[in-house]
Order: sequence, then structure tokens, then C-alpha cells
Amino acid sequence: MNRRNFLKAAGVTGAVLSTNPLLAGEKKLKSIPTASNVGAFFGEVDESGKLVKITPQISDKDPKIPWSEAWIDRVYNPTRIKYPCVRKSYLEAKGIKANSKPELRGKEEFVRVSWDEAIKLVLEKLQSVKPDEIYNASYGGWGHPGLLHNCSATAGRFFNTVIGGAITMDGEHSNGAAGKVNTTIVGDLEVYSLQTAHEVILDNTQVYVMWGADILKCNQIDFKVANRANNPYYDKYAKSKIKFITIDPQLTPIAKKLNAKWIKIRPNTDVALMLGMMHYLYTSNQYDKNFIQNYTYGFDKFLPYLLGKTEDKVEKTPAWASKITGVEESVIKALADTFVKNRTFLAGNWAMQRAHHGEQADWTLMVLAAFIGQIGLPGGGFGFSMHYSGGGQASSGVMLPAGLPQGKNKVRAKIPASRISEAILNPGKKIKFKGGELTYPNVKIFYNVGANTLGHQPDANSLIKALRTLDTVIVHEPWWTPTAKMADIVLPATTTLERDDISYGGSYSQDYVYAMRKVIEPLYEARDDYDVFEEMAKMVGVREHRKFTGGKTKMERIQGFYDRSDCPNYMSFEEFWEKGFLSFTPDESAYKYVRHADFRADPINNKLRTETGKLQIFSDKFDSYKLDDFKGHPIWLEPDEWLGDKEKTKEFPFHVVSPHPTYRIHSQLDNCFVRKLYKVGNREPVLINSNDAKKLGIKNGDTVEVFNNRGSLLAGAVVSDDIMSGVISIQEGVWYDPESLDNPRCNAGHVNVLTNSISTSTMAQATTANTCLANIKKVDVKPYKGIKLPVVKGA
Ligand SMILES: Nc1nc2c(c(=O)[nH]1)N[C@H]1C(S)=C(S)[C@@H](COP(=O)(O)OP(=O)(O)OC[C@H]3O[C@@H](n4cnc5c(=O)[nH]c(N)nc54)[C@H](O)[C@@H]3O)O[C@H]1N2
Ligand SMILES: Nc1nc2c(c(=O)[nH]1)N[C@H]1C(S)=C(S)[C@@H](COP(=O)(O)OP(=O)(O)OC[C@H]3O[C@@H](n4cnc5c(=O)[nH]c(N)nc54)[C@H](O)[C@@H]3O)O[C@H]1N2
Ligand SMILES: [Mo]
Repeated sequence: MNRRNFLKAAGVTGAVLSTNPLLAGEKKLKSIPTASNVGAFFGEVDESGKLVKITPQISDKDPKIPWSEAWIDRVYNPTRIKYPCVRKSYLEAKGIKANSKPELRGKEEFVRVSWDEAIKLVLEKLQSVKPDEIYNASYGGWGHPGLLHNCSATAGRFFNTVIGGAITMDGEHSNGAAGKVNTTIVGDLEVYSLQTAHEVILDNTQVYVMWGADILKCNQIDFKVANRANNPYYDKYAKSKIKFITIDPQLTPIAKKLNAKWIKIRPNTDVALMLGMMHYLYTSNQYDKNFIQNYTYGFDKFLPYLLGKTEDKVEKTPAWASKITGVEESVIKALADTFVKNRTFLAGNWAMQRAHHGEQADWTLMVLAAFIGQIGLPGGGFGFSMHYSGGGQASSGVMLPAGLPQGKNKVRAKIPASRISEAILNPGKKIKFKGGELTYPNVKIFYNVGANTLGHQPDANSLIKALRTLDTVIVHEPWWTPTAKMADIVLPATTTLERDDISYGGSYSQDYVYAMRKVIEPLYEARDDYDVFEEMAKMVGVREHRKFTGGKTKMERIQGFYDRSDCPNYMSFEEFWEKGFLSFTPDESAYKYVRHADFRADPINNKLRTETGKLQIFSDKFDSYKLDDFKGHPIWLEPDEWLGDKEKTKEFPFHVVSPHPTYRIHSQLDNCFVRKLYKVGNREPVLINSNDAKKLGIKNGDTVEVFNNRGSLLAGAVVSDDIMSGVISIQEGVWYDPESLDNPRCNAGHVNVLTNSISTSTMAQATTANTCLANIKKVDVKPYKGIKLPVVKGA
């Protein structure tokens, strides 16, 4: 088959099939290789074209949890959006705000409309406003890891090439605080950088500190295609002589597996703990003077602060740190002794910077690592991504294309991740940001593709309030998520199994390219986001259509991505597409990679990309911003809500942490059978310490209400000794489900009805989901039947 014919065959019918040897006996099933952010697998399809079985590919190193298998339930799920829908009043008012009753968003029924009608309505609306009045709420890329159909890429490309741009988010939820400061401090984001290889850790590390880093749970999925190849390493870790320490308000399963010593820390107080350790290392003369002198800048400007010789006159002693953190003074000293006397690796998490003053967390940890002096030594120093997308795996170093280019956005206005609700409610308001100023734009249209904004945004009730003031809310979604329910116009999207794409994985190992082949035909009236955007581009004009497609078909794009990959084991695209993947082995040297080894070996020629070429304990640039809540060197600042606040804890005595879910990607998979593995009475579990539970008369399995001034939720109690007293933990990502139209209490346990929408500081303006106090009590309520679907008239 020549290339052109092949493209035709694959594009039109998706009919090139391969045989999976594992299924030799089951002749009737067609086996189609594909991949997703929860793993690579073969979709087994019966004669009627129905997906009936999932067989993991060999690259999936731990298919125990039914991550991939869940796709069957997910694609055929009753929560699928079947048709384009428009909110009733919006349709009747033809989208005119004065009559469309925006306050009824999320409360009113929908009406089924044709695709032609829906697309016309969307496009007319977009053309009735200016690009800088449209907020493109497509976020990140957790919806879909394909290079073509990535939701933010398709949406971004549409707005930039066809509409004249749109307002976007500045920063991100994952690393919003660190992301704005780490480059100035060490010349690199660090949070996404290549990590010291597992082999180096196993051979050299004596003490491994999981500084809130959940290296097991968070590594089960991948921003690209998950391989779970970290899991076998953890078996080796468990058998090794490495001494593990976990600093976390809760004892994670991986900490248990690695027999880690558990340091129970009050949430949001890590910076104080680090300062206490540094004070001790300095006064006991154990800090690494050589390292400080040769590899860092600004020690002399930081020291007076550490020793209490600046304005605050507070010496940051271990005793001082103990009062703040709840960690005993002797333990703080012992930890610091252990760190300097052994080859110690500090694995930092991201959750501690997703908190008030989160900018300080990574910075202080890096300065502590500098005091210890092992940065750049095999198995020493720090890493901020050992828990993410397979961090620690050797990298093939193969260059893989970035995906569909978005083009240039002519709209310059952006909204920091934490400020979305406030910005919608206060157009024109000025705030401080990154040392400068930012003016909120005037958002009229909220356009959401591939994000569950009502899921991910802290203080959900303030977001709901804001959304109910807008002119128009448009959502593309495969499923009736809480965000889709809040829309005026809902467009049903295909899932990854209903279209062709290409991706690679894992994010760090970069050792596989995957054909993400279409396994089944689109269900109901679902369309690819790409096709919807292309259709609108066509309606705008020939030029715009050409700009959007670049003159290429989808299949040509996919092959183009493949051809641009710099693959050592290159095979023809046809062969690759048939086989489903292409793999390459990293070089020997990749297994020996030590982060910052180059800098350590030669700090002059391999200087860091910072103001001074060194690690900035002090930054003159930051200092020049003259901010109250962010200074030239790391500092301890009390969080807005924390267990050390005597006043606020009277009413709300528990600190709520909201970690990432064990069996979901955020809100994804909340609608499938996997929920049976962990829900309590059909609701999200809340982890509570056994002594706390006893005092409150709460037993395992009880339904409880968790509440504060921002909102309340119902959850199922899990009484445990794996969480410290005073802290409760509810995973993020539950599908928000208000008890009734007039009662916003969340029946399903969505933690963001409780969380805080204040920002980290006037520097990064990042989100602070982990800075949250609440109270908890046992309640007697009706059983929860599960997600309610909206009424769709005419369906
Ligand atoms: N309390 C609290 N809140 C948090 C966090 C926390 O730690 N605590 N963490 C934050 C972080 S770090 C993140 S990254 C965010 C994540 O926030 P999101 O990225 O918004 O989370 P997801 O639930 O993964 O949302 C992806 C959405 O894309 C949809 N989707 C999948 N495929 C397609 C497709 O092909 N087309 C379309 N149109 N849609 C598709 C899915 O159904 C899903 O609704 O949450 C943040 N929120
Ligand atoms: N299974 C799964 N894995 C994921 C994701 C998912 O949704 N599901 N999401 C991915 C994404 S988008 C991201 S951003 C990363 C998130 O990576 P992280 O933000 O690092 O992960 P979290 O699960 O939020 O938190 C990890 C641990 O931090 C602890 N913690 C909370 N507050 C504090 C604190 O103040 N101090 C200390 N020391 N510890 C604290 C929590 O108790 C938890 O055990 O995970 C990625 N991996
Ligand atoms: Mo994230």
C-alpha cells in the first residue's frame, strides 16, 4: 500500500488492524493497539464493533489497578453526553444575556439541538464579542495526551488562528508558586526537570527523604502515556539499605512499604522546619561552607534573618520551629544530623507549595540542600519530580515533537490560576503580580475544553457565583461533569478511543512512541473537538480554515508528528501504526544521570542560568520588588489558615489537605466502577485520626459533614492512625453534586467547596488549595444514590 492509499484507508475507516498474540484463541475479537494517560493497551472489539476487553501492552509495568480496563466502563458510561444541548432559557433568549437567566446555570434543564444549530450559536456568540472578552478555560492537558487532539492545543489553535486570540490562564495549578520563582533561584523550573536516575539512588543514597512526595500514588498516571515503570524500582528500594523518612501529615502506603520513619508535620509549616534545621546546622558548625561559598549567592544576607538579627528579631532555632511545626526539637536536630552525616536525597512534593506563601517551600528546601552541601553528588541533593510522570526513570533523550502548534495569541490579557472567580466578578481591577501589576480583563464568554474547572478550582462556591454572572458558558465534554452541567451550550466530545492520535511515554523515559488508534466509532453524536473547531473555521472563511488546518488532514498531522520524531529504531509509519508502538532503550549513561552534577563539577563553565550563575539564597531582583509577602530570601510567614492560629481553630479545628486521588486523574474515573474500590457509602472518603474520631463520636464508615464558612460537603469517614491528629484528608476531583437546587452542600464530597481562593502571595498569585481549615461532625442523612444527570428535553 503506498502512503497516500494508506492514509486514506486509516483515516476513513480506521481499518488497519493488528493481531494480539495474547488473544490467539479468541478469533472473533479484533485487537487494536492504543494508549492513554492511564496506560497503553489493546482494545479488543467484537464483531459488532463493541469494545469488550482491554489487554495491557508490555510497556505497562503494573496493570494491577484496572486503570486501562476502566475505559470500557468510561466510554459506554450513562454519564456520556449524547447530543449537543443548550440550556433552556439561553436557547429561548437566543443567547441574549438580558433574557437568558444566567443565574439558572446548573439548575435548569437542557434542550437537545442539532450540531448545525449548536455550532451556529457558538460561532455567532464568539463573533459578537472581542477576543479579549473570551476566556479560554482549557487547561493543561490532563484531558488527553495525544499530540493532535490535546484539548488545550486544539482550543488554543482555534482561538489564535480563527478568532484573533483569547484570554488564557497565567500559571498553573500543579506548580503555580514554584513555577514563578524557581527559575530565578536555580535557573530551571526543577519541578519538570530530568531527575537523578533510580539506579544512582539505589547505588548511593543512604537517606531518602520523601518531603511530602508520594512517589507511588502520583506515579501511576502520566501526563503523556503511563508506563508505571517506577513501581518495580520501589520493590528494589524496599529491599535496599536506604533509610527512608517521610515528612507528611499522613502516612502514605509507599511510606509504609518502604518502612519510612514518619515525621508528622502540621500542614503548611515545612519552611519553619527547614529553617530550624538550617539554624542548627549553622550553629553546630555542620553546614557545608565550601558549597555555600562556591555554589551559592547571598548567604550573608540570609544569615541575619536566620539568627534573628533582622526586624522580626526571631531566631529560627529548632525550638522555635518545633512550636510551629509540631515536630519535637530533638527530632529536628536529629534529622539535621542524619541529613549531613549521610548521603541524603531530598524528594520534594508539590502539595506544600500549593498553599499560602507556597513560593517559599521549594526555595527553602533548596537552601537547606545547599547547607547540607550534596547538590550534584550521586544520590544527594534534591529532586522535585520523583513523584511525577515516572520521574527517576532513565531518559532516552529522544526528541519528540511538542504537538499541534497553537500559533500566536494576540490577546495579552491573562488571569492567574487562583484569581479566575475574582477576575470574572471584578473586571478592570488591578492586582500586584510578579513584581508588576495586572488588570483583570472583562470576561464575557467562558470557553471550556478538556478541563473540569468546577472540579479543579478552589472555593467552588465562589466560582459558581462568578459563572452565574457571565454572558455565555460553553463546554466541550465527553461526560456530564459538573462543569458541563454549568454550561449554556454543551458539545459532546469523542473520547480518545473514538479517534486516531499519536503520543509518547513516559514523560521522563521518552522510550516509547504510541499509536493511539481509534478503537470504536464515535458514540451517539460525539465529535472530535478538532472537527468542531475546523467546522467553525470553515464557516468563518477559506483563509481561516486554511490557517486552522495548515492544509493538512488529521492523519497527515499524525504521520507528520511521527516523521518528526528523532527515533533510533525507525520503522515505516505503516509498520508502526500496525504494531502500535515503537520503543528505544536509553543509553547506559542515562542510568547514571545525576541532577546538577555538571554544575558541581564546574560551577564556572556550567553555571546556573540565574542572576549570579549560582544558587540564589538571596535574589536582588526579588528584593527589588519590595513586596510585603515575598522577599529577597526565603522567609517563614504564617499561613492564612493553619493549626497554629488560635482564633480560627476555635471554630474550625481541622486542617484539610486535599491530595491527588489514588484511583483517579483528578475528576476523571469518578464515574466508573473503580470508585467501588474506595468510596464509603458511595461518597468520597475523609481520612480522620482515630483519637479525633473518638472524641467526636465518629466511627469508620459513618457519614460526616465537613464544613467551614465557604461551604460544606458530605463524606464517608475512614478512621485511621495513618493521619495525624488535627488533620483530615479528602482527595481532590470528586464530581460536585449539590444536594438540591437550593442546598449547595455537596452530597458526593467535593473538597473544593471548602478550599481557599486566596493566592499564595502577590508574587505568584498561585492557588492555595492546601491552606484550609474546617470542622467535621457526624450526621444522619439519606444514602447517596450517585451523580444526577441533567434533564435533556427532546432527547
Ligand atoms: N483541592 C484541590 N484542588 C486541586 C488540586 C489539589 O491538589 N487540591 N490540584 C490541582 C491540579 S495540580 C490540577 S493539574 C487540576 C486538574 O484539573 P483538570 O485538568 O481540570 O482535571 P481533570 O478532572 O483531569 O479534567 C480534565 C477534563 O477533560 C475531559 N476530557 C477528557 N478527554 C477529553 C476530550 O477529548 N475532549 C474534551 N473536550 N474533554 C475531555 C475530562 O472528562 C475532564 O472533565 O486540579 C487542581 N485542583
Ligand atoms: N494517581 C494520581 N496521580 C497523580 C495525579 C492524580 O490526579 N492521580 N495528578 C498529577 C498531578 S496533575 C500533579 S500536580 C501531581 C501532584 O503532586 P503533589 O502535589 O506532590 O501530590 P499530592 O497528592 O497533592 O500531595 C502529596 C502529599 O503531600 C502531602 N501534603 C499536603 N500538604 C502538605 C504540607 O503542607 N507539607 C507536607 N510536607 N506535605 C503535605 C499530602 O498529605 C500528600 O501525601 O500528581 C500527579 N499524579
Ligand atoms: Mo497538576
